[in-house]
This record gives sequence, structure tokens and C-alpha cells, in this order.
Amino acid sequence: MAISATTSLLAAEPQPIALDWAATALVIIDMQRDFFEPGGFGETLGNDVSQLARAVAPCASVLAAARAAGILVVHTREGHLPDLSDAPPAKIERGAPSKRIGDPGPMGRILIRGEAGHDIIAALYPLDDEIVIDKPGKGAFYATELGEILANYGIENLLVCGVTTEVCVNTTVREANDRGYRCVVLADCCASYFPEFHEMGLNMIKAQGGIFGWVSDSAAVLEAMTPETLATETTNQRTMGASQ
Ligand code: TIU
Repeated sequence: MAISATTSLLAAEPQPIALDWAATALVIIDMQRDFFEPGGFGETLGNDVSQLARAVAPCASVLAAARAAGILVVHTREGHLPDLSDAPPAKIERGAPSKRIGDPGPMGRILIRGEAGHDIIAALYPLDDEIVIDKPGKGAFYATELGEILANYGIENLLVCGVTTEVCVNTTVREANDRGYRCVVLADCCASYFPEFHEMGLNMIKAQGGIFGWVSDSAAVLEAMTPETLATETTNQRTMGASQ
């Protein structure tokens, strides 16, 4: 990593959090065409997919900053094997969507790995050396190698972005919280088809003293995580003899 063993304070609710950036990963949840574009999984469920676009530019700015600072970046994708062997019937049969998981759509089969709709949107496309986790569920830890990968990198803190706030972001944060990670959800880097669920999804995380974690935003991360800021923080900590 370009930057290591540096800790700085990130503005967040319910209180600021000191993060060791060498032990922090940026986790970007399910920024896939299937959720963002007409004809994908999100729209088949009856959703207005245009609601998600607002999260893209803030998330792209944090992704660029993380890459510049050498922070570990993890992308996730929700989707299933072509034979649907990892898709529970209870998930496939749910509700009355216009198309079900596995049905053909304008971006290929709905929510199936390898199809165009399953791919990550161009603005947030992973670099070749970044980690991409394929997950069959809403949570990124369920039936994936994410836990082992984060442990191998010595990660203790997660900056979480993605869609949707109350579904895959919240489920992943709850899984991560139980596994001992400090989770900071970046409010403007997440979105929901339902703006009120976005707000409440964030409230549920930061309420009760941060029952599941913290809520911050892209501006706070850009201030705390640039290589220049990290260098200054490190110098200040040395000068002041701070312990962290
Ligand atoms: N439907 C919905 O809001 N979300 C999902 O199905 N998956 C994710 O959140 N990624």
C-alpha cells in the first residue's frame, strides 16, 4: 500500500471515528446495471431505477481517492449461477415481478453472472487488480470469500457505499458488525429506490450510539483520506506525541 499505519479522524455520526487507513477497506456494494438501468432486476421489481443515479458521482470521487491513497477496494455483485443452483426458490418465486431471476431481458438473463446486466456500471468499473466478490444473497459475507479476504489484508474498518441502502448495504453492514468490523456508511454514496427508506436505513445504523456503525459522507472522506491529509495528520500526531 502507498500509505500505511496512518490514523486520522473522520467526521461521522453519531460521533467522529478515528480510522487506521491501513486497516480500512472501501466496499462498494452492487453498483450493477441490473439495479441502475431500465430492463434490469431492479426495474422488473417495479422500481424507478432513476432514483439510484445520485450516488454515482460521490461514490466515484471516493473510489478515486481510495485508489490514490492505496486503500483496499472491494466491489460486490449480486447474482446467480446460470443454472440457478445458488438461487433459492423462495427468492426466485417472490412477488410478482415483470420478469423473474434467470428470465431473458434486454441486458441478458436477469441477475445472472456473466450477463451484461450483472456487470458493474462504467463509472465505477473495477480495475483489473481490485477485488470483486460475487454474492448470491443480499449480504456480502453470506456464501462468499469476503471474510477470509478482509482477514488476510488485516482489515478492521469498512467504508461502505452502494445500492440499495436498506437492502444490500444494510444487510452487509449488519453482517459485518456481527463479525467485528467498524462500518462507516457513506450517505451520499448510497441510494435506494425509496428516498424515505434511504434516510431510515441510515438512521437505523447510526441510532442508539451507532448500533450498527457510523454514517459519514464523501466530502468527509475526501478531507480525511487524501495522501496529503494523511501525511499532515501523521506529522501532527508525531509532533503532539499522540498515541493514535
Ligand atoms: N431490491 C433492492 O432494493 N435491492 C436488491 O435487490 N439488491 C441490492 O440491494 N443490491
